[in-house]
Amino acid sequence: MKKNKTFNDSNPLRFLTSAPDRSSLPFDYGKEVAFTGRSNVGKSSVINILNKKKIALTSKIPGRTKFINLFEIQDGKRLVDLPGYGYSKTLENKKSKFYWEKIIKEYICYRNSLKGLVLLIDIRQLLKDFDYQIIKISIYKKIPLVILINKIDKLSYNSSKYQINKFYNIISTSSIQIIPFSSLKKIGLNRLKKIIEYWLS
Ligand SMILES: Nc1nc2c(ncn2[C@@H]2O[C@H](COP(=O)(O)OP(=O)(O)O)[C@@H](O)[C@H]2O)c(=O)[nH]1
Ligand SMILES: [Mg+2]
Repeated sequence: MKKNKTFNDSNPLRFLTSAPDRSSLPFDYGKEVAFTGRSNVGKSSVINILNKKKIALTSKIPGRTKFINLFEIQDGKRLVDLPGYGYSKTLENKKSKFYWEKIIKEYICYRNSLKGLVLLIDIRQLLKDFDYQIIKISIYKKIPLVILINKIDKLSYNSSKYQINKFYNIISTSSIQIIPFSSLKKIGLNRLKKIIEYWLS
């Protein structure tokens, strides 16, 4: 059997650094694949299962990973855990909502090494305003995008099929791949790995 080249046990991810904003990121060389989505949608969990060992910080409390976290696979090949967005009940949170949205937009628009974007959506939720913004920016900037419809294990087979079809109807651009996904049940994982390997190659 052919061994998976990018992700395998002898080649674990290495935590590189946490950056509060774009200006604090490491030198912009090589290739990066970034994970984005609302707080608690499962970004860090996906990075963890790509690595087999827990490396990205996962949390039950929404809005915890307020940094751009970078992990290195090989020299010049990185995975990026972007800060989550959403959750803006109080005025203070509303202010920080715009702050984090700006950080994410700037990263997506100006990071040269960004070669592909993984947008996570919770299967039980509809697309929110900032999800649409990310889709639009990635199309405009010609950054390859894959959408993970995550946590499909949370719904019955029929309900998840219904929800997934809804997403397919809304996102009718053929250039965007949609993958029904579950970190818990490892559904969609091989498809995602192949796409990321292609982007980083
Ligand atoms: N049932 C289920 N729970 C998940 C899945 N992915 C993540 N979670 C849970 O969702 C919560 C938030 O996950 P996390 O990866 O920290 O989300 P992040 O804020 O986007 O990084 C954690 O309690 C995870 O265990 C999944 O595919 N299925
Ligand atoms: Mg996280």
